Amino acid sequence: MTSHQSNFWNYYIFSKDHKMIAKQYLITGLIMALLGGLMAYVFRMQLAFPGEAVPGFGDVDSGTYNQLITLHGTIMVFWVGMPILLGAFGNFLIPLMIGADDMAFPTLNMMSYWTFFVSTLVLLASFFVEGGPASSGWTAYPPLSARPEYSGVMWGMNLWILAVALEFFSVLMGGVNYLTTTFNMRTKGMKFSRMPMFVWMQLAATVNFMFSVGPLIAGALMLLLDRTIGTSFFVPDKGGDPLLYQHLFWFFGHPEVYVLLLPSLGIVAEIIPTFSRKPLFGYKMILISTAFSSVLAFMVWAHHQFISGMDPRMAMPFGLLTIIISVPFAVVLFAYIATLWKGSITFTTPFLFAIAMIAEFLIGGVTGIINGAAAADIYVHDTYYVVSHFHFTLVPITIFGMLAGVYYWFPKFFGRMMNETLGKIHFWITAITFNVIFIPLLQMGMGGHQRRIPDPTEFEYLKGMMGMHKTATIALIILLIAQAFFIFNFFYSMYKGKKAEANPWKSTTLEWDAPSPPVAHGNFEVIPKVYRGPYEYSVPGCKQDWSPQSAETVN
Ligand SMILES: [Cu+2]
Repeated sequence: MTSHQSNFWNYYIFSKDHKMIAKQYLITGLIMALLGGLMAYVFRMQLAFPGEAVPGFGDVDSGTYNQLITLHGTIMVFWVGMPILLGAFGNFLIPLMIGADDMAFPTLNMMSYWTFFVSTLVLLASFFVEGGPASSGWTAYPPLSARPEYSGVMWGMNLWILAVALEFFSVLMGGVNYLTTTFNMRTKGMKFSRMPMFVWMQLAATVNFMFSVGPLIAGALMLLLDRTIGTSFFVPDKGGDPLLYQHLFWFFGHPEVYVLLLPSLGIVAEIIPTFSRKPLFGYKMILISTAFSSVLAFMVWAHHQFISGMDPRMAMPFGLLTIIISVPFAVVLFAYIATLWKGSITFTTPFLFAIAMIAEFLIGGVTGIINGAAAADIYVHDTYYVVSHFHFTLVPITIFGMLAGVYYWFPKFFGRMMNETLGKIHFWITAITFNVIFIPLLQMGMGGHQRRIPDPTEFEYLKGMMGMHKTATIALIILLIAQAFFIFNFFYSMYKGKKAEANPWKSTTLEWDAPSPPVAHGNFEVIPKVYRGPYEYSVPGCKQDWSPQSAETVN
């Protein structure tokens, strides 16, 4: 082997190997997920037992409360969802799935991770500056975010903007690699029509991100100027327009949901066929639906702003387009359910998480229809109903989708199997407690409980809801403790798990053609040639070719 492999720094730290970079993203993302979860513990304890010190943290005043919810949202979306769903899985799987030996630009790939790493440090540094971290919500709405005197947070907010900018820069660098690699480095026979759904979904997510991020960068820059040199783009008392920021933010913010959703749907699209022993149903239809929803994603943003003070006549077109955009996703979910239909199913841990992703996301989609229809949204706007709705979308997408992917590809990542019993215990506790947290929140929102109230007992009409606050908080604590099963399983299996064969799940995509783990540089022992699509095989019962789509297995 070449000398650069034996060198610790080049192999583990400044690695240009897409698999090592994927692991770096995965570990960083998982650590941030733990941090985001612990923040939820602190503010949920404050909500359930206001006025009492939170064990392990201390008193939570209203400023701290705002900072905690801001950083919880920021971290879970930008430092967990994106690095894991795109950074870890995209990096690891795109080259393997298309039969390439690495990304097109390995050095750029390394720079992408290290830019992300610096962004993480900048975000964490904001906890230690005077005034503490940002406190204006993960959307950073002005005027609160535009003027330090409104929130008492000066450097925390500036560092937040810088950290998010660096993180976006890192995702853009990764995206350049994803697009170039997919277009130019597919192996012989890997036509676009034979590409695994996961790779398509990564592409779609990357394109959605690239097209949506520009206006937000402009908005963030204006926000930074408002804060630092006294411009007033968004400050109303100096003639600025806070609504402008909302438009710039949500033009990005809505497609951003798909930047997370699509990779997660891609993960599920690989897991469901494998464990139901059936081809993915409606490959082309899923692609058409994804393209359709990606275009529509840029035309629905103002459904986040129905009562922001924008022209109320805008509610009609944005509401209508929002209802329309639910159709392509319904098509995709139906395609997945049709894949399951009459399959011979094995309920492994990755499969359970994949199914839970679909089922819970469906609740997110259905509750969203009420938010999408302006007349109904006015009633639940800014309540816990909205909080619950977007957790019913984002937790299945980022957490369940990610866990499904980790359990499924762990043998390929680390060459060993995870423990199934621990996995199932982890799954059931996580899935049940998740619903026990967010169903009460849905109900509280319907009852008119507004968001962003650090102490609900200050309001007479909220006192009757304290029982539900306590239920949700206790469920969250159980959920967090249950993650110990995962963490233990993850690290134990990495060293002591059962050794994995190349294709332990009997799967049909190309990454299973490489050894587990793949060869350090080059992935495959023999570069595979492809002779069919991953979902082109016959139904169960027939003589079945359950091998990757490579040419060696041609009869
Ligand atoms: Cu939206």
